[in-house]
Amino acid sequence: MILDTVEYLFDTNLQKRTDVVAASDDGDDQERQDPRRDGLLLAEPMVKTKRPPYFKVVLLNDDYTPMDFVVFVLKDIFHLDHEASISIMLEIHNKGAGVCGIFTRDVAETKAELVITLSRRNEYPLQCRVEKA
Ligand code: TYC
Repeated sequence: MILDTVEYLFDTNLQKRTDVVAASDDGDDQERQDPRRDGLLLAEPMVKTKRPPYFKVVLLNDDYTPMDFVVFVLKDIFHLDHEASISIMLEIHNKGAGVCGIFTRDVAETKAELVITLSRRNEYPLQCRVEKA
């Protein structure tokens, strides 16, 4: 069998070597691109990766923070669009609390700190919690 190119790619995520065989130009590409059919072995992954734990940032309702300010926070800190910001602000207003986003621990804590800093600077009592997702 004549091959144009044989590339060896190292997939760092799975820690396995994947042999990719480029197709020769005489057709039957699919069969030729499957390394198992060429007698090349795929090693089992040596390292299993785990998803990091995720954390919700939850905003709490209060009677004093203006709705516009909460919408501003949702857009500015959580990068939500106008519709999503209005809808989450109203959910918090009506139900007492609402999730603004789910992040890794550091990102969730940084966003929660930003919410509190921005709120206190503007003299609003807005409260924010970080909870395990
Ligand atoms: N309840 C506030 C008001 O009526 C609005 C508000 C919404 C405050 C969400 C905080 O997280 C909050 N002005």
